[in-house]
Amino acid sequence: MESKEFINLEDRFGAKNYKPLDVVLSRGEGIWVWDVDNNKYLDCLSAYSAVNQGHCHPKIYKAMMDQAQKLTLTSRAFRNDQLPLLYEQLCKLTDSHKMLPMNSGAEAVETVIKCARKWGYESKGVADGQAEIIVCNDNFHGRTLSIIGFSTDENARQNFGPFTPGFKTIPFGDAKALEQAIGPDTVAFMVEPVQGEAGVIIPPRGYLQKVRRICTQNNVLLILDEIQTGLGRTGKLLAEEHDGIQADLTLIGKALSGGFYPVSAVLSNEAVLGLLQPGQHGSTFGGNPLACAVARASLKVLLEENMIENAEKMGAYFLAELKKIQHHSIKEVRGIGLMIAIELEEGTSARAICNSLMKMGILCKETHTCIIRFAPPLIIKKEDIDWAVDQIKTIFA
Ligand code: IF1
Repeated sequence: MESKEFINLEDRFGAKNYKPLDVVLSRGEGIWVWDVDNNKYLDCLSAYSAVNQGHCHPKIYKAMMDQAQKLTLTSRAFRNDQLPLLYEQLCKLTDSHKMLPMNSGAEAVETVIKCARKWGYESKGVADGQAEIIVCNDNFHGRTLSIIGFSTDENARQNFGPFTPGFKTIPFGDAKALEQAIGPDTVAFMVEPVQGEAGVIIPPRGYLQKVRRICTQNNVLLILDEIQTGLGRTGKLLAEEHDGIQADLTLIGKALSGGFYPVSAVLSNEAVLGLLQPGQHGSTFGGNPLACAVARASLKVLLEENMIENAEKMGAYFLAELKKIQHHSIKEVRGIGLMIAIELEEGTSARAICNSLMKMGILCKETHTCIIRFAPPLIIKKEDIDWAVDQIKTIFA
């Protein structure tokens, strides 16, 4: 079948909750993907940082196949031989004491909201039903009802109400605003270290350090949503390392499975996760042996193949090269590690540039109307960046 036949089928039978580029992919390997007409593209989105290890990584594939032939799902009514190993590996890697496995990022976010509220009532002594969680303007934490209830993106909220109460929004990057917003019922502050969907918004230097101190001083849990920034994307295992701090609860997902399987996790400690009693939280697939085997292999290759160091080095190089491009429509080029964005002047269509880049063999995605994000797999090499920069220069020329 040709691309247009696949697209017609989508149009006929699919809900229109996305507006994808008209490229129908059928194969991926490393940083490259191919469409059904055998055109080759450099993937500069990495499935929004779920494919940090590169497409179809052979070692993750093997781990998945080996486990899939043995045992895929037991439910948590019984134990399995993969989850304890993931617990140990992930907790040691992130200096966490306890972990709770889930499936999608949004489920991890919903889990952390429940845990923070429970901690508020049982440890902080907040009156029942009064717990408040502070989040930032322009946040993106997922698509479930509670989460979109505290989104500031009208398009994400419109006609989905009524929403879950108990959330307050403050400007991103403003530690003072956090200090002023905290009240006696505040149980947590949840924030992305770098706002991804908002367009790679990097907070002022030292923001997370200030936020960490304010949360500690006010007995408020600091929750970092590292579902997109985590696992090497910003050039560190966790983005919190850039500020040398530790969150009370850290969320990871996406690349935790190298793009093979939905796996997410809440990383924390006994003080918070220890409050959960049997029967108070869970999910059918959470912590299943197949997910855990895939996650263990994904973490292993991320470290063994020095992908995090590569992201730091290649990210700095990619950013420097992009900053050299002179064009009146470029408002700002910004990034941290391999989480990079070109912000265009108002009135310039990022979508049009993404379509032109697609014709040059580069796949990337616009966010909002005038921001293009570049987030290739962390394994990208200098010569591939040079090639990509040449194509991008051609477009702007
Ligand atoms: C889509 C956006 C990115 C996330 C952070 C939680 C989640 C995400 C920081 C929820 C998920 C995905 C969702 C995906 C596209 C992508 C996205 F454009 F939607 F906003 F990355 F920026 N926290 N982000 O980035 O994780 O439940 O999706 O596993 O198409 O909705 P999820």
